[in-house]
Amino acid sequence: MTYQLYYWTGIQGRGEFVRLALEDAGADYVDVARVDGDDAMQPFLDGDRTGARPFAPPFLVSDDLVVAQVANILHFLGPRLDLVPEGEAARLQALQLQLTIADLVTEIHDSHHPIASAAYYEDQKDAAKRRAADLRTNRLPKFLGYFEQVVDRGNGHALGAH
Ligand SMILES: N[C@@H](CCC(=O)N[C@@H](CS)C(=O)NCC(=O)O)C(=O)O
Repeated sequence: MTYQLYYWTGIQGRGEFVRLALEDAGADYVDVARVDGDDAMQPFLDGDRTGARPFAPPFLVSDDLVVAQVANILHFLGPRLDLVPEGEAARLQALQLQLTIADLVTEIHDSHHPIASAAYYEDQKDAAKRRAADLRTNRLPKFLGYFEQVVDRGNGHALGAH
């Protein structure tokens, strides 16, 4: 089984979360855009391919399945690559943690693009400065404190309670 990962070639971004899982498990996969170019993603994004239409990269193709959203992709890959413990509770907790990481990633992204995602950072620097100050002071400590407590409660492992 060869998985096909689709993600932008020009940025590390969210595709890296999927690459890390695939690499850690030694899975057989192709990083399609790195081979065929970013245009290879367009038929999927335009809805011209069978399977669920992704809103944005990254997405993963596995036989007839098209799976998008980082947390959803990892929820799909985790059991298949033996990266999560058995059982509903552990798998739901892994998904819950990944969704919380996704929230953090969005907040970090938005601190550089507080007005508009499509606008350059240089064009929204003043708002970015205020947003980044709040991120540093309030949001990062709250997220990181949460993750530290989760790992502590699991005796050093995020899913250690299972
Ligand atoms: N929640 C989605 C976010 C996907 C996303 O924002 N992808 C970015 C690249 S990291 C993108 O290409 N966005 C295009 C857009 O939102 O129009 C996920 O976790 O996969």
